[in-house]
Amino acid sequence: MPLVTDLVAALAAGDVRVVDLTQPLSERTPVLQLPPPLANTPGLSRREISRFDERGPAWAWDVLELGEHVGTHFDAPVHWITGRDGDDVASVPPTRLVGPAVVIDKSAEAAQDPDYLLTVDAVHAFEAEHGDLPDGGWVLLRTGWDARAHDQDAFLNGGRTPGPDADCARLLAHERPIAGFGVETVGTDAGAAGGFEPPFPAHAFLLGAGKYGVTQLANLAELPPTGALLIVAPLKLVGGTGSPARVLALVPG
Ligand code: 23J
Ligand code: MN
Repeated sequence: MPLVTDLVAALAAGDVRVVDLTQPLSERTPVLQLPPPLANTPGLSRREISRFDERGPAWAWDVLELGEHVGTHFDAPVHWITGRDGDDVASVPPTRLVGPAVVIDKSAEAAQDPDYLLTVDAVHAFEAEHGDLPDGGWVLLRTGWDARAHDQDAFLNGGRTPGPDADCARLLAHERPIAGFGVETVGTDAGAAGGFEPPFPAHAFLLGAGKYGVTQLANLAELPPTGALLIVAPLKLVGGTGSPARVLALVPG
């Protein structure tokens, strides 16, 4: 049978599962807090257009306000000064948004140390055990941070959150053929990364290399270290620097 027909059958039989890696998006979704004098993004707010009333007797609908970088979301290259000549969200080729995912599980380390930094050595150790990082694929850093996402204070943790160190970000951006890097935390960078050299190295190196970020992921514990297929679906926002996204994974069994 054709491959996609086989996949449809496997999904129906439960031999392939769909795992939703997206956090719920609401007025309570935690948002990044940068220190003054830097400007911050608003979270989600909604205004009613109608609610089965004189403004619209049979229909309900709302207007949204939210930052591009709120909740589970996609970072496009143009978000960062290093990638300013790169793709905006609408220009990202859709084939780049579907690819293999590997999950580097540092949840035990991050539980012990909220400032845990993913290192080049840790990536090398993952590769020694699980093989090369996939061409056109995604590296997902599991930290257990998704369990905190219902609570802004627990999630931001006073700016103490895990992420890659600068050498690791450089490696992923420039020495591996991946399409992007995903995390459970509020941004692809560690909470302390504003003080790294360069500042915010995951943003600076990955977006500067034309690669992508996804943040605030959920349910990475349901993915195997290798063998999942990731689907990242941001809005096709013309000129967008990022977008809230639905992120799904197809996993065996
Ligand atoms: C702007 C400045 C710093 C950071 C970020 C945005 C993000 O995390 C983001 O959502 O892109 S760390
Ligand atoms: Mn972002």
